[in-house]
Amino acid sequence: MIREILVYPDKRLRLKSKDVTAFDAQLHTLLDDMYETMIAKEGIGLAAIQIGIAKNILIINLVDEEGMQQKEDLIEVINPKITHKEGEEVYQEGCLSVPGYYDDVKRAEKIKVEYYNRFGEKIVQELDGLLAIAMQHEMDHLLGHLFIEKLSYLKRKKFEKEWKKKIKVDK
Ligand code: QAP
Ligand code: CO
Repeated sequence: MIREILVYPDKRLRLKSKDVTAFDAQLHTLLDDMYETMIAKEGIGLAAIQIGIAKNILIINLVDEEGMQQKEDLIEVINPKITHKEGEEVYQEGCLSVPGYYDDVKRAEKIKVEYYNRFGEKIVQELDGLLAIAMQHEMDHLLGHLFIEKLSYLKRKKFEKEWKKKIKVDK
């Protein structure tokens, strides 16, 4: 089922998500709905809070070398923790909850993460490249943060100005 995506400045996007405690059929349905919603909205990553569910769940599905978004590359991430970060990298990010706005964000270049898959199996990985960026972006959602909060003061002002204009046009 395709769910509705919360859009900035919806206050629910600022909630701190809680750990998943049951790796059951309800969790699997939620993960399936998140995937369907992300694909329908042409995203490469989605956190559960973006569909109003304050649980520590995110999915990432990057495109491959041929530009194809293959379901076998989908990663489902539950209760993630970053145990190590190194380096710095700037990437122009976007977000399904901030549609139409993209800006440069600085994040760690490499990370070590620990999380659980949908079956409750523990996964430990070292990530770099776009996957590391996507993981950090999605994990920020679990803490109630959006990428626009990481912009410089001037860029944030530019965003707020563009967003006000956009809300008027959309109405
Ligand atoms: C997070 O972002 C991300 O503005 C996922 O109109 C960001 O899927 C991962 C999207 C940067 C890695 C690098 C944004 C779709 C999708 C829009 C997304 C839009 C339609 C964003
Ligand atoms: Co996002």
